[in-house]
Amino acid sequence: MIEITFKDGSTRQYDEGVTPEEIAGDIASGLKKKSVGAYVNGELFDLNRPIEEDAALHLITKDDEEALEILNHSSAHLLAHAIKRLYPDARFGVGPAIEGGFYYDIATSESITEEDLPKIENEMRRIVKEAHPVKREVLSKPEALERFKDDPYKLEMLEDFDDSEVITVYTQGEFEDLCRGGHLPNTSRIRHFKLLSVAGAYWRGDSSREMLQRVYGTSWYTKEDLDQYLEMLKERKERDHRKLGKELGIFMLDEKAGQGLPIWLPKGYTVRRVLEDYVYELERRSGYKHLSTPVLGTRQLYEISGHFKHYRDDMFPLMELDDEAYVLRPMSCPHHAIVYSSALRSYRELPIRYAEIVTQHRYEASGALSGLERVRAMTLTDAHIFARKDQIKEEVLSAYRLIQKAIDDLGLEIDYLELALRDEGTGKFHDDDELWNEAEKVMKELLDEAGIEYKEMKGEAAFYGPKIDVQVKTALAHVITMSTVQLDFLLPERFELTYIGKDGRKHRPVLIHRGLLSTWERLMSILLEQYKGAFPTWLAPIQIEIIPVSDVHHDYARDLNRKLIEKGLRSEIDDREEKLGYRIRAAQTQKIPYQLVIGDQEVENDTVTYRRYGEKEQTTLSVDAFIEHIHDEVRRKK
Ligand code: TSB
Ligand code: ZN
Repeated sequence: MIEITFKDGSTRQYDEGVTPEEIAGDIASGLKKKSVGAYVNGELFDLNRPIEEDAALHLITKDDEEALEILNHSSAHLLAHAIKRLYPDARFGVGPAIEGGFYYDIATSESITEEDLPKIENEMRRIVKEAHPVKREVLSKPEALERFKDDPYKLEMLEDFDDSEVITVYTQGEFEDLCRGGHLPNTSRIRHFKLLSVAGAYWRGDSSREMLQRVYGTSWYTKEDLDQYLEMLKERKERDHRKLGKELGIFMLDEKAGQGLPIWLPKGYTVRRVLEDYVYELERRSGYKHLSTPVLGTRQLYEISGHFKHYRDDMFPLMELDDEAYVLRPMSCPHHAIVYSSALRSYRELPIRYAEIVTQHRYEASGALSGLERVRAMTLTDAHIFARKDQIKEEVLSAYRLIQKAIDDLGLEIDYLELALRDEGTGKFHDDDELWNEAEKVMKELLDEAGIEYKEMKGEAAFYGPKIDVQVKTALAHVITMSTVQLDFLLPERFELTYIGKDGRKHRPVLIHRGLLSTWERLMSILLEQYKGAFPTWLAPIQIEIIPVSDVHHDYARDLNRKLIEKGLRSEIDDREEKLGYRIRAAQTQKIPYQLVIGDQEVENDTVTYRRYGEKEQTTLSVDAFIEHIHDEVRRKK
């Protein structure tokens, strides 16, 4: 007999070799159905794995967090099982559970496309119906090497094991796979699943190795959960900024123009110009001075700054001329440091805040590029603040407050802050320990003193210092780095920046880097997702669409359009020879905030009747009242 201790401290006696599933059934038959796995003395156990000694038992039920992982992991095996039947020469890489589902990497002589997915799903359903028990088997490394001697992928994976390590193999029906587990005890317990897509994936994530085919799927315990998840994926697709950006004429990418080098189309550029005005004005009021510096810098400039040593992988290659060498700048800090050092500075002048909307280039890996979210040519709402040490806390905090305001004005939400620190010994960071310790300490102190919460992230700092990265969450629960405030003691050293202190002697200023609203590229990707393309009126590329009902209303409509444009509004007229309904729908698909249909009534009474995007209700106003109404809305940014 063995003694099983439960979570609540109670105990029961069982025969040796009892399984968690039997124990669950012994407690309550409902519990047996709900259980999907167990922790036995803290180790993850399959429900049907015998317990051989006294143990603390904790059953995992469908409601627990790990439950989905177990299900999706088993679903990955189910997928591989089906693939093996349909593609007998298939070999398998890895097949883990991931957030929201699972995948399996597959090597076959035939290529698998999305059209094949229903066929594979059907085979999976057949295996579910066949109700194969899932059995775990323990092998030594030599046994495993023998068992999988014909499978080069498995052999390579086995190399990672120590000779003494225990290796487990799972078998269901005729299919077996090397796997750590845990798994559901029977294929019949997988019910509500769907295969989603196929992609290429390098073996071991190494681009010099062969490309395998990765099939993605998702699996849930109830049909409702599955449907809800699929609905969410659909919604995500609808909101994908690449799709919206194309439909709304915001930006384009073209292979001939270059990867990660987006082109802003008229509507996108209009939004960008509005944002630019907004940022200039906000900074002007907050004591920033604007300047403009070139996209090219000498090699020397970036050698002094340390970018050449620590940041070269992220830079485009050197351009060598007769006796000069230039780089496309990845950042503007060195230029701003030069401006600072071009004059004698006194303690009374500090802080000096230089802001610039900076176009810069970074050599991002092609696999990392994604629409506007991660690009190679970008324009950053940048600033560099040169301050005395006694001003650090105040300057970092007020930069952060400005970020908060800007994010709020855009209708976005801060999710959390990351305090990015260095990781010693990686070579990614400058190596003056004293400067690092001081900078990291000040950053922690100022956040703690202000009662601002943050997560520490080791290894994510800039090479020149720690940074506060502001993570923003969009309406789709997509979290991404937007704004940043960075404390830098290094560049002032390297550029030998000084100011004359009260004591008449030279002192070193500090440099605070600040990114306000990320780059226009990333910001646009976030805004598109947040608003699903329906920009608030102050940002909308076209604010008003005027639609005359018929020819007799054209003159009035054109006069009105001219007047609205005169008043600084972005108005457009659709007097194409198309049916009224067609033109109304066109304005709707462009998500234009105000739609003005002009008919007899409007012409007669000198009024407009508008409908807001997404609303049914119509409102009639005098032309002047309408103009005031929109101006007010633009001012309030709502
Ligand atoms: C803030 N020198 C500082 C600057 O003074 C700097 O460049 N910091 S950064 O490297 O963190 O970049 C600033 C911001 O640019 C990031 O917070 C991020 O929002 C945005 N960004 C960085 N790389 C990309 C990219 N490849 N595509 C789009 N936006 C990017
Ligand atoms: Zn900078």
